[in-house]
Amino acid sequence: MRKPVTLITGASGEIGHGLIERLAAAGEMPIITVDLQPLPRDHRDMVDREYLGSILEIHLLERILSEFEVRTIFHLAALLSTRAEFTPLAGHQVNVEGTLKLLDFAQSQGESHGRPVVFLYPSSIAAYGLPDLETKRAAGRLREHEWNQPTTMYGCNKLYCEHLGRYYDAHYKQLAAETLSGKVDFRSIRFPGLISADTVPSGGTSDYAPEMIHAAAQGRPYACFVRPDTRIPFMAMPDAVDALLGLAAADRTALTKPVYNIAAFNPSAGEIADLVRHGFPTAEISFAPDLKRQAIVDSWPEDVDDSTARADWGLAPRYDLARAFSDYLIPRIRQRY
Ligand code: AKB
Repeated sequence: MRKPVTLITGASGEIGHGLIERLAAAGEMPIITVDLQPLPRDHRDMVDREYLGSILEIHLLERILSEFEVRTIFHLAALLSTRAEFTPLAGHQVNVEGTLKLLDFAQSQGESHGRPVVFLYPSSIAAYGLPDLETKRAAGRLREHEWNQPTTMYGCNKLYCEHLGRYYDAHYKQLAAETLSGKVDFRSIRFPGLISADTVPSGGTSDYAPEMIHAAAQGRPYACFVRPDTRIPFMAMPDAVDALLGLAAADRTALTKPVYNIAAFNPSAGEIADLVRHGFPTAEISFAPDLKRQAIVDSWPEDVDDSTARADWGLAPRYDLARAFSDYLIPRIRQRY
């Protein structure tokens, strides 16, 4: 008999960090992980098996298939928007080919153990693409189907993989004699920029917010790469992990769409700087916009409408902007450094 488990790819990354802790504390199902980077020691102790390798290695996935009965997949592995823009083919390989391999793996798992594999896919506000600032300001809070014209390789990858997930879930091999769809229960969240007190992201374009806070806490000056009036949605990491777990636990019959916006607060970069200066009065923050990265952030919405996530599966972030800083980020980051 194969052991039932939850699989996390990209487990050493930012979301993986918080997710492993929460899943291990809940203790409902053993965890197995895949990542190129080893897990920190305390996280390694929380998982049943750690595979070091790439999701593109078919033999690795075959080994997992032969040893474990995977019930739920959190597919977190990705190359973020700035990094994928420097190496678009590598971005496509990891973000699209990797996801396709994982979806196919989930299909094989579902076929072999007979129940749908719940597949959690973190998409992103990068799946949106607004043509200019005037349109962005006029558009305000976007619904999931609006402005799906991403300008980045990462955004294109995310949007396409949302469709691949929907295909595996509802239409897989639709011309086959027997029905093969329904083995992958695909559920996706379009994440805003995430801010964690425990980790600093790398390779993203929303990174200016976490970088600003962590630099201030370490007494390092920070030159923000976007204008002070730049506005996109953000969320505190514990709420992002809660959202993933909430969507994973939701009753499938309550879900009216495969992909959900989620939001918590949407400060401008200048407002973030003010809050950081309030928490760390000696912070040295300046603004030195990088016009190309700025253009990417300007193509992302200033806010998203998450009413369907709230109605369908009870999304309810704990942290608004003020609480995120006063109750989570500032005290915890201060303690960390
Ligand atoms: C990035 O900046 O690439 C990510 C994202 C918004 O998905 N943080």
